[in-house]
Amino acid sequence: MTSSIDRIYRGHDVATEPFRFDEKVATVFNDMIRRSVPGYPLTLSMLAVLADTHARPGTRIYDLGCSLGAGLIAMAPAAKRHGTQLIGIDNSPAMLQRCRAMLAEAGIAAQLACADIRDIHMQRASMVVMNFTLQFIPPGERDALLRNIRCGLEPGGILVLSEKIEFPDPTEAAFQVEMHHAFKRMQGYSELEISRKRAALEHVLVPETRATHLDRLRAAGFARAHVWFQCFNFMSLVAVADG
Ligand code: GEK
Repeated sequence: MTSSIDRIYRGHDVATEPFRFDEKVATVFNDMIRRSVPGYPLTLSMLAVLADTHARPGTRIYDLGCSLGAGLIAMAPAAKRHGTQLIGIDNSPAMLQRCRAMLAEAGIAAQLACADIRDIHMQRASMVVMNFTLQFIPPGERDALLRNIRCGLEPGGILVLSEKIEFPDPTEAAFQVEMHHAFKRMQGYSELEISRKRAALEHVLVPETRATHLDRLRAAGFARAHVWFQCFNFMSLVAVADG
């Protein structure tokens, strides 16, 4: 399946409506996320490593907000090797339809469901992945979701949580955001595209600080959490359920 170049915020007639994961976004998503999230390809490569070290026979790996299935594809060899079932969840029909086609093309067996990740019941998970998905859940609903994930994890199981983050220190915040925008400019996005996308994501993608994430994980019952990746204002951590 082909992926088009993201020109959504380029035209002169772009409406400034809130960002949605619709057909238009699904069509360009592969290009959009790679040119917008510094280090995204690395997070995928490391999902393969984390899956290979944590997948257990007869258990499940959930990818919450699986989009086009890039994470599922990255983890598929490890899942196959360890006899672990892959499950992908996304509430965007446009994303999931393309995800289905991508997995079929790659010959990967995964169970997919078009559902809200706040409504699903997880069980027997050795690994749960939220690669840049929690940031789209309203902050007041994040605690409950994290507790639900914790309950679905087997002892020793992990949550991989990747997020855009904020910084408590305004000087650091300004630096990290400026570097992110410089990254986007270098990827070919214009100043106008960057500011329009930023406006569209306001109140839709709500970043929090690293400390807020770590506190929430602790409160949800995770024994420990380790940040394994940070690039400017994007971070990924592994939270471990009690072994
Ligand atoms: C990747 N993990 O390529 N329920 C289910 N899905 C949701 C919900 C929800 N409540 N809210 C948002 N989504 C992927 C990238 S993108 C990140 C994840 C980004 C879905 C939404 O439809 C979209 O596909 C995904 O979460 C977020 O590694 O665009 O920055």
